[in-house]
Amino acid sequence: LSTDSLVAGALAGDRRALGRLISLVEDGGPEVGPVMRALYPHTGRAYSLGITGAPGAGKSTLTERLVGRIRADGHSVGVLAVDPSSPLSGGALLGDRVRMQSHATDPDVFIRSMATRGHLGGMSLATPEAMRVLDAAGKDYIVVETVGVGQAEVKVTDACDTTVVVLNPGWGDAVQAAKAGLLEVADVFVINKADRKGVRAAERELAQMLELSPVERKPEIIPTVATTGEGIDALWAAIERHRAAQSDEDMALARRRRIAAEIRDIAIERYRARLEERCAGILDRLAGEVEARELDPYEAAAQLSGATESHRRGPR
Ligand SMILES: Nc1nc2c(ncn2[C@@H]2O[C@H](COP(=O)(O)OP(=O)(O)OP(=O)(O)O)[C@@H](O)[C@H]2O)c(=O)[nH]1
Ligand SMILES: [Mg+2]
Repeated sequence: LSTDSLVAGALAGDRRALGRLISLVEDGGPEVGPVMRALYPHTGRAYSLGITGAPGAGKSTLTERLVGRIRADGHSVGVLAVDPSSPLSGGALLGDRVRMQSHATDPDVFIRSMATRGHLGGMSLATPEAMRVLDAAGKDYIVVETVGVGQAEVKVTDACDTTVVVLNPGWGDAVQAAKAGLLEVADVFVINKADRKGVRAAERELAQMLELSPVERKPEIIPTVATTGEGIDALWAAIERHRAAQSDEDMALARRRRIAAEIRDIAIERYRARLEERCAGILDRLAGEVEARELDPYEAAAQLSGATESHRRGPR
């Protein structure tokens, strides 16, 4: 199937075409550029929600509940369960699919797991691209679930309009979240598994961590029990409040900041690809010269950049 007909299919809401386009984005091949060009004019309508937190915090269960909430309002939704750390991992991803099966037959819900396959830019590039596919396909909401453990993951979450950080009762989670850089990106905090002891302790710890962090905003803290749905309406209300609290200019500014980061990532990725593809031989020679003390690494790097530039044959 040609990319043109895939794009046409996705724009018409065809699920198979949607799935194929997201696979294409995961692979990060040369078709991604033309596909994004074709889709881009149709994007910019969807509202995106990031759900992040430690492994097993209840992100998928919460996501499934939020999807139910969004559907109850009659909106369509696309879900991306992103696993940034494990390329082609099976178990956890399959688990996500199974858990969200209550929406499996709903034509207005599209659920997809994502892993880095070939995309050199990694998940932090592949995810916004996949979000754009769903946006162009007319999804009102896009929910991105990702494990919040490292820089790349935090970046993925930060690419959403509202970011929900999921903690669990007891002590320790907030410290971990702070270490992972999640406090800075949180717009709303959830203390999920509130059927367990230690909700107050988690709240206190979180308040302490927030006080120590440079964060100015005071995100709301919502206790939930994702397994029963308790607190989901309160969480949804907090998400809507965060959405409403942003002026159009704030939102545009935030989106522009993220687009700038994305453009920079694309440019870096292309530069890296050019380096790999076209300068492998030169790199080898330069390494030999540096090893023989004929050049120093900085001089060699300057020569390599020069070679990359002169090998340029226009955009890929
Ligand atoms: N007691 C209790 N268990 C919960 C709650 N929410 C989720 N769980 C359970 O916690 C386990 C993990 O839930 P998931 O929703 O898969 O968590 P996750 O954060 O998506 O996990 P990963 O994607 O693997 O990082 C499951 O066994 C859920 O049934 C809750 O509110 N209370
Ligand atoms: Mg999950």
